[in-house]
Amino acid sequence: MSNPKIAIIMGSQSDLETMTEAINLLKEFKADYLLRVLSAHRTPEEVAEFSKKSRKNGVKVIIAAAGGAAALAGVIAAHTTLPVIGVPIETQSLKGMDSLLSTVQMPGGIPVASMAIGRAGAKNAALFALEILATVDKNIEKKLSAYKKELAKKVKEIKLNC
Ligand code: RP5
Repeated sequence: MSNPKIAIIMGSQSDLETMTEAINLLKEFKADYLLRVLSAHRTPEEVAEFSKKSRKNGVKVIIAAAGGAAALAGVIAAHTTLPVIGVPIETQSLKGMDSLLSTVQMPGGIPVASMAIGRAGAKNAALFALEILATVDKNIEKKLSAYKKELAKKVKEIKLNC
């Protein structure tokens, strides 16, 4: 069995609906990924252990999704030198601004690549992870290139009747 190069970590099972965007994208690209629920606040030791072992386990990029006081991506980044991509989950109370600021406002020295709030962010996290892998993988690069051409084609095909 191959070791997945992309890890998707969610702070709660309630984040899964949003992260389906990332999962579907990775499935479309036939990329191997692993999925875990680990919480920076509820299971901090497991987050640290997972992060520390990731590189040795063959992971190349970690996507971390959390909402509210979203410490997950930052805590993972504190324990590894792998690139960490944060997905701020939309929240009811503050519409995800809380998640966004918690994810993006990292102190100097511990970078997290924060995506947009919610579903677009989840999708882009998957694409960004693939783009990182594509720096050394021609096959993924070809698929990304085809994906972008298809996006452009759809826009060019739009006909407005007004
Ligand atoms: C965060 O708290 C999770 O990532 C989730 O977005 C949010 C709420 O979690 P639940 O109370 O739904 O488990 O840690």
